[in-house]
Amino acid sequence: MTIRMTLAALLVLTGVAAAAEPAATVRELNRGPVAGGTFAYDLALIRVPVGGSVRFEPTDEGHNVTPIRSLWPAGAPPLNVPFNSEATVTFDRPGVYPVQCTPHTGLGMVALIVVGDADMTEFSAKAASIPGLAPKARAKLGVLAGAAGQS
Ligand SMILES: [Cu+2]
Repeated sequence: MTIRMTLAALLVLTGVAAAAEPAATVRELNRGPVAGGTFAYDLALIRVPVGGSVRFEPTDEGHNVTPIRSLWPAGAPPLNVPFNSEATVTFDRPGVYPVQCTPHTGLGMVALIVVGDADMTEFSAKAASIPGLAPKARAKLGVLAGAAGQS
């Protein structure tokens, strides 16, 4: 009994600590983590609990973070990390949040933030069929969504 109570207390304390610090950091890079890769976010697939935060770090200059509006969760507040700026963004609603670097979307500089339990199948179908998405961005989102659906 004593042990159970101690574990419960530890879990509560861990939860408080996790909420206070970003769950993940996303670096904005001119050269991606893959050999020969170009402009990329690293991490590109981020999972956070509801209420979790993501820190965006302008490691290299010339990048920003904006929503891919055609795939953004309905009613969710927009996100805007200006060029060369550091920001920590908190996600209060479950869902799949695809972001892009405005000048480099066509090069596939996109990332996927999955908040809480999200329906990856629905997102994947939408991402595959939505018009007007650059081919490299669509392909990258497909890979990220597939990875998220398996983890
Ligand atoms: Cu960029």
